[in-house]
Order: sequence, then structure tokens, then C-alpha cells
Amino acid sequence: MGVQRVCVLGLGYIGLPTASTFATHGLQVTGVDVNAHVVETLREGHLHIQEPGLRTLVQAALRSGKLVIAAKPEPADAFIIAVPTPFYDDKRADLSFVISAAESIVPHLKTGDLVVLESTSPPLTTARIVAPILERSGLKAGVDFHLCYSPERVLPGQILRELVENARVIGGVTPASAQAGRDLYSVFVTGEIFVTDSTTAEMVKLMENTYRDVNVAIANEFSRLADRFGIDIWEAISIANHHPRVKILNPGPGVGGHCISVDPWFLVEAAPDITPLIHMARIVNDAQPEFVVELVKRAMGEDLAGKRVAVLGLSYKADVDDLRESPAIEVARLLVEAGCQVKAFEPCKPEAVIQGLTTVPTLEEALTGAQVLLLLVGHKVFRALNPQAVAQMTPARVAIDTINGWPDKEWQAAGFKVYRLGVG
Ligand code: SAJ
Repeated sequence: MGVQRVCVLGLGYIGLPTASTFATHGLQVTGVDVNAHVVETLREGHLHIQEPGLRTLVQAALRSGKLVIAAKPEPADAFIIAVPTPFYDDKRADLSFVISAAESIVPHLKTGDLVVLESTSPPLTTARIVAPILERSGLKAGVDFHLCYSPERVLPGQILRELVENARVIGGVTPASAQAGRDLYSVFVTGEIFVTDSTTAEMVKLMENTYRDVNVAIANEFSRLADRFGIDIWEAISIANHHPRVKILNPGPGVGGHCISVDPWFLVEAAPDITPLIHMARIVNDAQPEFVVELVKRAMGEDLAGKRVAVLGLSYKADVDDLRESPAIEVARLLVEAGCQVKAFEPCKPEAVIQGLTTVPTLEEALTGAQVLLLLVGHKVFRALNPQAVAQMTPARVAIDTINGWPDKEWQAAGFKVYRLGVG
């Protein structure tokens, strides 16, 4: 008989959709979170995070009785760890949540159970950190119980669909563990399932996001070269991308979010002597906000003191409300440090409160009294702005576009002097 009862530890962006999806597919699920506020909120049928479709899914799972929210793990046939792995100030991975989640499983672990780590983790975490903790139960990983690593690779905004449809990688500490993991996820995954060992699965996840980080870094470096040599990077990239084997990504104000700007550090930390390229890509992307400030200085003069800047967009990328590791916030902070009077508006989170920054809840407020408009995030609502209408709302006649979101001819026709990132 397969898995009947699942215990999911960590009810965030990955754990909550996963727990609810197992429940709506007929398994009995205990969703566990150490945060009392999260437990209370969910028990009342409310959500502590935003994701399209998630409220309906969670409420259906709770109503069916198949999903129960708890503060501590309970006995189950399978345990899934989906807790955060942030990093310390010195960029070392903070595995404390993974470790305490694994420790909390130990008293409940029995022969034949399956444990899956989903949290993004440095190579060898499953085999060398999680396995020894679980073995304090007296049971042996891969012998008495199954142990797997299976990373989540969904895109915020479409988590529910991608959770089911994306290809999934499942790495076991033994082939039998991997098979047990495959059996569990086959309950709802319709995408292809690739079975491998746990360290390969850890590397797959880290390589995917590192690959993307390095590719954005080269786009950002190209934008600096274009600026130096007086060409338009956006035109150059679009021509280069007609080559059948070239696909240059978009430059911008930097790389943010809790995945791509974090995961490469796990590899650099694990093997600093052989990762100069990965390390340098992180440095290039983290320095991109300073490049944006240089562009603002070109538009407004070296001395930015007292300059009134309307910052448009604070989230880490277009059309999401997620502010984590956002390069737009970094740009706004650097401008404040340089003496600018910044008013920042984030349409996906108009009520955002950010330490050290003045945020406003409407576009009108951001534009009022501004001398310069600084477009940092490619939200649809910003791309769709009518420059003639904007000109009526603000005295500013300088527009700085860091994401190639505004057609410069139209903005110039409306009376704006336009500066674009990567256009010398
Ligand atoms: N960015 C650019 N230029 C580009 C593309 C992205 O500057 O051409 C920036 C974005 O603005 C953002 C950052 O990179 O600041 C990351 O955005 P993203 O859309 O590349 O990725 P995430 O962090 O939203 O989601 C990624 C995804 N990974 C890959 O595409 C390889 C997703 O599949 C993963 O599930 C997720 O990380 C994760 O959780 O690891």
C-alpha cells in the first residue's frame, strides 16, 4: 500500500501549495508551520501569502478535511521539508530551518517512511546533513527509511499550474528511495519525472538558477559596454538574438528574488576555489544598481542632493508583489543615500512600507512635484502609461528607463528627455 498520510513542514510559497495539492488528490495531509500566526491564519481559512488560485485550493483542501494545519509534525508515511534556506550576511547558507525541521521528524520516523527535502540547499545537504539527523531515530537512511531530494522549480504567479505540469527531478540516497519519491509525486505530477541521486538533484536546481544568473550578468555587462561605446544595447541584443544559437537575456537594474540572487552563493560557498565565474556574475549583478545611479547622475548632474525622483516599481521583477532582494529597492536606497528626495510607488503592493524609503500608494502621488521619473520594474501598468497623460500629471520632463519599457519616440513627443539603460 502506498503513502496515505503526508506531513508537510513549512507552509510558504512551496509547502502550502504542495500540501493542498496532495490533499485535493486524496491523501491525508498535515501541514505544519512553526509560525503561530501562519497556523492561526490558515486555520481560519485565510492566507498569509498571495498566489493566484491558492486561496480556493487551500479552502477546498481544508473543507474536505484532508488538510489539517498543525504547529508540530504528526506521524505520517511521508514527510516533506519545504522550509526556507536564506543566507547569512557573509553569503553562507543558513540551514537552521532545514536542520530543525529534520530534527522535528525524528520522534515520528518509522520503518518504511519516506522523507523528502524540497528546500533549495547546498550540494550534499541531503546525504551529509539531513540523513545523519534522521538517523538519530536509530533507523538507517536508504535502508530502513527512504530519503530524497526533490527541488521545486515553479515560477511565482503560476505556482499551482507549474507544480503539476513541470518536469520534476527526484534524487534518492538509494535507487529505492528515488522510486519511493517518484511514487509519491506521481499522485499529482503530470510532467515528466526524472529519477537520480540526491546530490545530482541538488546540483540540478542550483545549476538552473546559476545559469540564469550568469546569463543576466553578461547581459548587464553588455549594457555597460554599449553605454561606453555609444550604441543601443536593446537594438544590439535583438539583432544578435537572430543568430540561431544565441539567446541573450535582458539587462536591467539587477537580479533579485529569493532564488536566483541567492542560489549561486551556495555553490560559491561549497567550492570557492573553483567557482570564479559564478562568483563574478553575482558581483556584476549586485553592482548593477550603482550603474543605474550613474545613469541618473548623467541625466540630473553629479550632485543629486535634493533632486526629486519618482521611483516607479519596487518589486524584484515585473507583475509580482514580491520585494525580496529587489534591485529596485537597492537603487532607491542608493538615491536616498546620494541625497535625493525619493517617492517610490509599487503598483503590485501599493501599501508597501520599506525602512528608509518614502513609499506612496498611488502613481499620482509619486509623480506630483517630481523632477525625474525612474522606471525600474517592467510592470504592465507602467509599460502601458500614456506619456501625454503622464506629462499632465507631473512637472518632470526627464524619464529614465532601465528596462526598455517606454517607446522613446512617444515619450520625446510628449516633451520628455529620455535616458535608457545601456544606450550611450
Ligand atoms: N532578470 C533580468 N533579465 C532577464 C531575466 C530576469 O534582469 O532577462 C531578473 C529579474 O528581473 C529578476 C531576476 O532576474 O530580478 C530573477 O527573475 P526570473 O524571472 O529569472 O526568476 P525567478 O527568481 O522569479 O524564478 C526562478 C526560476 N528559475 C529559472 O528560470 C531558471 C524558477 O523556475 C525557479 O523555480 C525559481 O527561480 C526558484 O524558486 O528557484
